[in-house]
Amino acid sequence: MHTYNEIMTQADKLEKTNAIVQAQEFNEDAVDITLFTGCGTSFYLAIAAARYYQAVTGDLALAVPASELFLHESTYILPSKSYRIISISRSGTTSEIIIALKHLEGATNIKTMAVTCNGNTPMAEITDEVIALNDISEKSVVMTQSFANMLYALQLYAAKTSKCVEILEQLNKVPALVRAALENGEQLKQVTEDATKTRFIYLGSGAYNGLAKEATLKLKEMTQTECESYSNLEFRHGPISIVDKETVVIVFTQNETKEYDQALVKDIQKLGGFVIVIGAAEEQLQADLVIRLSEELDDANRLNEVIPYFQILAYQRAVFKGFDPDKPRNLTQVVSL
Ligand code: F1P
Repeated sequence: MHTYNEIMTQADKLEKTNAIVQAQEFNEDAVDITLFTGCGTSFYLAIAAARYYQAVTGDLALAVPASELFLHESTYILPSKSYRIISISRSGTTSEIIIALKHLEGATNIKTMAVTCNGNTPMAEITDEVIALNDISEKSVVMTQSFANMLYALQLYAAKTSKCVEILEQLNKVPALVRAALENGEQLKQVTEDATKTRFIYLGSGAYNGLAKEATLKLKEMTQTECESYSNLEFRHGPISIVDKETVVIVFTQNETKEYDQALVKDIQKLGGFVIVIGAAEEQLQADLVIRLSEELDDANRLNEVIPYFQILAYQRAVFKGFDPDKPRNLTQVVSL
């Protein structure tokens, strides 16, 4: 089972990723906007990374699907502003990423950087700088440790850019905390092995919204379950009407959202929904299942600690339903147009 092995070895790879990014020197030229881009999982990673980057550096950061950059360039790129486009792709060969980078090649207001698990690809060739995590070579179609590691690389990059020693110190603790989280997934079986649960919804705000989106993609790819994600309080504005006894809602909670989250959890439970809350121990929220994360890190730097839970949830569900998690229906490792 490649997917299982790739999920369970992600912490070892995080240590290598840390060493790679810490040793690398980056172009420090200031730009107006840092624009993160990718497709599928790599786009959801871009959302989390952009929000993390802006919060940590104080510089404007956005996330855009790679296809939008060549289909609607003027919607996202202003000639009067300078950009660093950070293109994210496990394979480094996904069509839209290559088309977007070629489309923008030569623009004097654009610098580029690639983040990839293969530093020897067309994407790496046409970008100014590359973070290459060559040690990660997933066999599964589904991206798991590549997602965790490329996100971690970009968090380290943001911390280095900000020159904030405290943030780097926090990020150095991540591999050990992820290793502990990977041992803690058994408790999810009370929902993943419950055939009466048919609908899964992930809620995450800020950078966690990128994780919520990626969590639904894992479940879709591995189990072909229809599932949705929202920013926590957006769920109240219509989507909550679908909650019933078959619905599981997984809430990524943070310090800023915890009071609102507790009220939301109660309202979902009143409608019959089963709620899993994932957040730091200090938050002490009440739900049907509370997964307590460590208190060693602040919310922004705890992103990676959440990833094992949603990857394991999708994997357990796939096994329970008799699917092969390595081979999602209708999908290949690299999408070519
Ligand atoms: C992006 C992606 C994945 C998806 C599948 C097809 O790949 O869309 O998100 O799971 O593997 O490709 P990449 O650009 O990161 O290689």
